[in-house]
Amino acid sequence: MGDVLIALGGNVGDVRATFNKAIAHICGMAQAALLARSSDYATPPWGETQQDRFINACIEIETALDPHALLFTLHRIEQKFGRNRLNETRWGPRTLDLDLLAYDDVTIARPELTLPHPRLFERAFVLVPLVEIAPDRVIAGRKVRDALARLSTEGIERLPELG
Ligand code: A4P
Ligand code: MG
Repeated sequence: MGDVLIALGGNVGDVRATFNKAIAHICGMAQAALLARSSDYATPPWGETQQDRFINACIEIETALDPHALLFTLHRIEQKFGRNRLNETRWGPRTLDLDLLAYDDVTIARPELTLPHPRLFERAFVLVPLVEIAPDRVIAGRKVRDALARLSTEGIERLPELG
């Protein structure tokens, strides 16, 4: 079984509802158990700043799928929730983005799958939710909480639980 950290993001539609449904699909389709789920956070758009704010969250799962099979499954779930890569720009608006942050201590350096995620440590919108569920996890030799301490968290807001 692999212990996996996944980042969720989106800024189109009812993103928080999409997250909850997507997490249920991940557990069903990836033969996975949900070990932890962060709060949802509202985050200023990164990369392409002229767009609506994002919602971001992170989960930890245990899965029987290998990393490539898991990524394939995550792409299918993105599509199910309206994501169409042909219509979108890099770092632009999307209904649901599922990024694999880390899979055990596996390292892979291929264009279709790089592990750990290469841009993880640049992104407070990933590290803020990740610190909530895995502060002491060491990824690529760095502890998650130490990596976050180097970034600005300005504008990131933890959202209250949905009633
Ligand atoms: N790929 C390689 N490694 C991985 C991995 N570890 N996990 C490949 C997931 N995918 C991986 O991904 C592009 C390709 O990367 C895929 O074909 C996959 O096989 P994508 O999801 O289609 O492209 P992308 O998401 O536009 O690119 P990227 O660089 O992942 O950007 P982001 O950051 O995910 O872009 N601002 C805030 N505040 N919050 C956000 O969530 N998201 C984006 C979207 C921009 N700004 C944001 C946010
Ligand atoms: Mg992505």
